[in-house]
Order: sequence, then C-alpha cells, then structure tokens
Amino acid sequence: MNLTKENIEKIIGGDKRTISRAISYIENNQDNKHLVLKSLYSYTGNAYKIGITGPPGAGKSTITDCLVTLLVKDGYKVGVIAVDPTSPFTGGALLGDRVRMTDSSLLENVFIRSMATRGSLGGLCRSVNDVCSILDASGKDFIIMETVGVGQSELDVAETADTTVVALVPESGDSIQAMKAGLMEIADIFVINKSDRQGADEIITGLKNMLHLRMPGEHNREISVIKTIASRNTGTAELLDEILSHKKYLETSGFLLKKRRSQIENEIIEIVEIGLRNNFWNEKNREILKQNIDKILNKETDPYTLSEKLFGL
Ligand SMILES: Nc1nc2c(ncn2[C@@H]2O[C@H](COP(=O)(O)OP(=O)(O)O)[C@@H](O)[C@H]2O)c(=O)[nH]1
Ligand SMILES: [Mg+2]
Repeated sequence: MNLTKENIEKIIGGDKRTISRAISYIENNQDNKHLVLKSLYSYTGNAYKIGITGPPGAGKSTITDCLVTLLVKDGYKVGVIAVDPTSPFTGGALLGDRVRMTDSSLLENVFIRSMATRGSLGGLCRSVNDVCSILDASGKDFIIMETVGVGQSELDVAETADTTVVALVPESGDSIQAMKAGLMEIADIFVINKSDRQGADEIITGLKNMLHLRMPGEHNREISVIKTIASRNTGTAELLDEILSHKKYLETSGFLLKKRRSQIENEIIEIVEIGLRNNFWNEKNREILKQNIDKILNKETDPYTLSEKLFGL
C-alpha cells in the first residue's frame, strides 16, 4: 500500500475503508509495515486504551457492546479490537441485538476489527499494538481491546492497556481461578458479569478478600469490583464511570505518563527483538546451525560455543 499524503489524510480523517486497508496491509506485509506506521506515528497518542479480558463466555463482547454505545452517546469515537477466536464480530455479533445498526452515529464513530490469535511467535502483542496505532492516528478517543484471558500472549496484550478490566462470572467458581490465570495481577477493575445468576455475591466477597491479601501495587489504588448484567445493560454505566475514574487517576497522578514511557520502552524492545529474530535466522546462519548438529551430538563442540560463533563473538 502506498501511503500517499492523500491516504494519510484519509486515515487521520477517520475514513473506514482506508483504515481497513492500512490494517490489512500491515498484517500481511510485516517487512514493509514500518513505512506505514512511521508516517502515522506523529498523529498517535490521543487514544485511551481499555483492555477487557476474561474467560470465554464471560460476556466480554456484550460488555464491550454496552461501553461502545455509552461512549458514542457521549460523543466519543471508538475503536474495538477483538482478539477472540471464539466470537469474531464478523457476523455482526457486536452491536447486534440491542443496538440498531441503522443508528448512524454508531456506524460512523465506531470501528471494529477482529484479529486471529494465531501469528508469529510473540507477535500478537505487536500486531495488536500496530492496529492500535492506526486507530489512534485515525482519531479514536477510546480503543477497547477484547482478549480471552487464557494465554500469556493475551495477558501481554491486556498489559498494554491503560485500564484493564477483568470480567468473571459467578460460574467461574471462585476467584482462585482468576489468580491462577494471572488475571489478579493485571486487573485495574473487576467485573462480575451475569450477576443475574446465583453466586454473584459470593464471588464478589471472595474476590474482595483476595484483593485485600494482594500486595499493594505501585499505584496503590483500590481495585474495584463492579456487578453487571451486561445483557440487560445493567451496571455498565457504573463500569464506564469506574474506567473514567481510573483514567483520571492515572492522568492526575502522573502514572499515565509513566505508563506511556514504559509502553514506548517495551515497544522498542519488542520491535528490535522481532527484527533480530527475523534477520538472524537467514540462510547462512541456518546452514551453520545444521552443519554443526552432528558435532554437538559428538561433543566436538557445544551449543554455547556454537551460539557464540553464530553471534560472531
Ligand atoms: N444471563 C446473562 N447472560 C449474559 C450476560 N452477559 C452476556 N450474556 C450472554 O452470554 C453469552 C456470551 O457472551 P459474550 O459477550 O459473547 O461473551 P465473551 O465470550 O466473553 O465475549 C451471550 O449469549 C450473551 O448474550 C449477563 O449479564 N447475563
Ligand atoms: Mg467475545
């Protein structure tokens, strides 16, 4: 894709077709994507990123749907990135039932993109960040990232959010599960969704007890637990209030700037690591590797010495 001045202007003006094309381009042209991302970078930095993670079926998409509607009603432009193979939004699941697709302000001010969880090693986080950059440059005020909190790469994605919401349901049994899955560490806000079902109050109590035991984090802000019935749009306005209050807290305390700094740092480390990995295993180095396997098996040399040789040390 040739990112002409005209295309850049279309993207920063929010033109959906051009945004879609730019995203597809960077997804399919890993080697050349830097050209696109470079020219958009100066327009980024305004979007606030909200991560919503939790087990499949917890209601993440339904919650996202409610939040998007509330934000658009408040006049914001919103981007949604769904890293969720179990519920791709292609069938119009999002903004489907409750919201009439004829609502033109929703159609105009919301951009939704699903992403596959497959992808190059460690590349998921990078790809999501790339898509975030494009949506950010396109003038979105908020970007919601939905991820299934099951694997490390999904946790990584959640960690790149400014505010991370972890959604659980009464049936997730107990909060021990959340702790095991590493969700405890990343949550800024917990949501107990489907609280129309039995056991909601029990899990809230369990969770609050557990949160008391948690070491005070760097931010030292109490983690709130919000009860929702997303399918009835109950409690979701309170959730949004809590997200906005967390945002304000990060902004006024200076933690947001700190977060931005560490996001940039991590981003560069990641770009360099991916670049090194891709460049390093060229034909020549692969050949050296293959030729030395026998020598290593025969103990003529060892993996460390060979690695040093490959590094040119
Ligand atoms: N009973 C009940 N069902 C809900 C609630 N929120 C979502 N659901 C339903 O739960 C199912 C899974 O929701 P979805 O948002 O796709 O979950 P996700 O996999 O976490 O994105 C859907 O059928 C929703 O309609 C809720 O608060 N109560
Ligand atoms: Mg979903």
